Amino acid sequence: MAAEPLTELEAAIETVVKTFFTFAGQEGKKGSLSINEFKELTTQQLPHLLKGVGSLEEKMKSLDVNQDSELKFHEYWRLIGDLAKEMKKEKAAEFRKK
Ligand SMILES: [Ca+2]
Repeated sequence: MAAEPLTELEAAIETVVKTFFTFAGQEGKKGSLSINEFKELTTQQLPHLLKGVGSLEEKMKSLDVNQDSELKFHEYWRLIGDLAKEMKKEKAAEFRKK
């Protein structure tokens, strides 16, 4: 990485990537999330944004495009994208005021 400090947005992106690898590396394949790793990641890191989501198994299935019971980075990225869209909806009015 660059020697200069990352901007807030760059650091946020780095966190998204790092978080994936931290949890994906816990068991099985190092580059994908098993259901256990997915549960750990979501309960530890996304408890507020995933509050109303219901079953994590169902959520994982909906993200697991190729149905291999593992989430690759691009499948995890869809979750981040969906959460960002939800957040945008909630915050849109608030941000427009500023
Ligand atoms: Ca793994």
